[in-house]
Amino acid sequence: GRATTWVHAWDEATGRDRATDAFTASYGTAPDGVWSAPGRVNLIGEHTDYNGGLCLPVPLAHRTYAALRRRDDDTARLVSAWDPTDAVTVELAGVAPGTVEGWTAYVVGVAWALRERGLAVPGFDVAVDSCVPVGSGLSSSAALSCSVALALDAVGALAQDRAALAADCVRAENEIAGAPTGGMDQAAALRTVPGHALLLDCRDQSVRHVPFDPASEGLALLVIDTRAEHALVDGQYAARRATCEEAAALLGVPTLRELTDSPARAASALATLDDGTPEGGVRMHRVRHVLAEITRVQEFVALLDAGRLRDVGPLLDASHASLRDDYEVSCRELDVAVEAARAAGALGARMTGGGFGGSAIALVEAGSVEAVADAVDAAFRDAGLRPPAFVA
Ligand code: GAF
Repeated sequence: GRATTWVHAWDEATGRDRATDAFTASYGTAPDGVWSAPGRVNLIGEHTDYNGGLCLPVPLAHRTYAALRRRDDDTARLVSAWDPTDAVTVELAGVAPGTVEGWTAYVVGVAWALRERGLAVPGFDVAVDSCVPVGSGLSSSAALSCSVALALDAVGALAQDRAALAADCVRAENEIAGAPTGGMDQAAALRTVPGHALLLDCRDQSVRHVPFDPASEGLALLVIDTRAEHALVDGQYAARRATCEEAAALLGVPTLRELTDSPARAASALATLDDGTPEGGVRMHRVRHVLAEITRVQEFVALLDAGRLRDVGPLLDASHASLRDDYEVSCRELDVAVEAARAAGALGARMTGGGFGGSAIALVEAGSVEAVADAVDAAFRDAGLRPPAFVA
């Protein structure tokens, strides 16, 4: 068969050197330092964050590196190693919603959000480089904004804690980049620790670090980038969020999370939404996913706490089915990936991240990583899909 494609993480020295070299090549001087933040996969708890729910991301070894130097004026200059000729200059005082586009919005948006809180952010030159695959649902955007947030916090001596910086990065993404995302990715980039999953409670942004070490149980987490490109992604994401907010308003609760207090309350909410109209039916299905998914996070964490990682497979499978059938955010490539992984012996598999393309995860025996990857690759070929990549 064809050889599978693996996207490996850089070691930290490589990332720092690459960002430093890009900085020096563009600006002819050394940066004040290099700061970094990781991409993530979410183990379970999808499309729950903007509903005040629970999610459980783990950091990738893949990180974005920002080499940055403070300036004495109000200008920001930006360059990325993947497009080194395209340096961008932005006057920070002019940054506001609708003024910046593309990846630069994730950089200057952070400076804007910090300033909105009254913090004295200096002008800066920055060069970024990354081994987080872009556009793969692995949170390359948050890795970028969060690496810059750490850099600005340091050079501006702002002394902000990571929860506050994560909130600034969410504002940057929502208001300057224009993506109505929920906050999981920024928390994953700033608040995770190696060897642990981050149990994030999006009601109050509280976290618990839950030990997660598949290798110690003879297992591995295979990350499959389907490389599927889908149109209308932003519109679909925003539509899902709007439907959830509409349902919460109809039910008179601030967020759908409130409905998870008891199974009876959840059941009666679903019955109320399902009013016999097509729109009511859609709302019921969307909310049913969110409520069940929050419960699955609790069950998943209970299994981790009990040292029973081997038993989480059915929860992964149920999450995927719910995202595919009730929330309708999967796609053919994601379905092919999880089905092929399971058929090749994965204990469980699911799409991860927002959906409509992007990546899937599969929990596999450590000794069968290559075999499962080969099987997924072959299934893509048989389905006439372009080859996936494996992120390790
Ligand atoms: C994307 C968003 F950015 C997150 O906030 C989250 O909603 C996720 O999709 C779905 O769980 O990654």
